[in-house]
Amino acid sequence: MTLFITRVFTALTLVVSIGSHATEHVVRMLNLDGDQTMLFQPAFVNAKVGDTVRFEPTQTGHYVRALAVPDKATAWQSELDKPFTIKLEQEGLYFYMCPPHLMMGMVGLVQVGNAVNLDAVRKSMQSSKGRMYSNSARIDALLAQVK
Ligand SMILES: [Cu+2]
Repeated sequence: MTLFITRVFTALTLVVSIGSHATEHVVRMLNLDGDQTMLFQPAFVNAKVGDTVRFEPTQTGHYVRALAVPDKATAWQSELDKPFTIKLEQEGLYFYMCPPHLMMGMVGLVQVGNAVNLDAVRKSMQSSKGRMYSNSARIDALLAQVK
């Protein structure tokens, strides 16, 4: 009986500890931050499988669409000016943009574990870079943060 109780307790502790180790990352959508315009802040997030990312419409006129995600993950799109949360269930890179402001370089990147889909994401990022009129250096800055 004591052994049984110990096992149940161990199982419960495991569930609680998994839950408490997931992190919620908050990414704000902004028109202006210092000398930067039309941006996700932070634009790069390093996360673990099971974490969530909440996109916060701190200023208006923005939403978020995934352009390249790991093979088994589902691409997402949020609604204009609405908070939006994604759960990161697959390892890899998630590249996303704000559609109305892609041409101004409003893009972001989430890394979950290893960058297993780096080649595909790099292609998508280079293609997006070609559509930007300003801030295209943000693409290189994001790629430089991939570990
Ligand atoms: Cu925007």
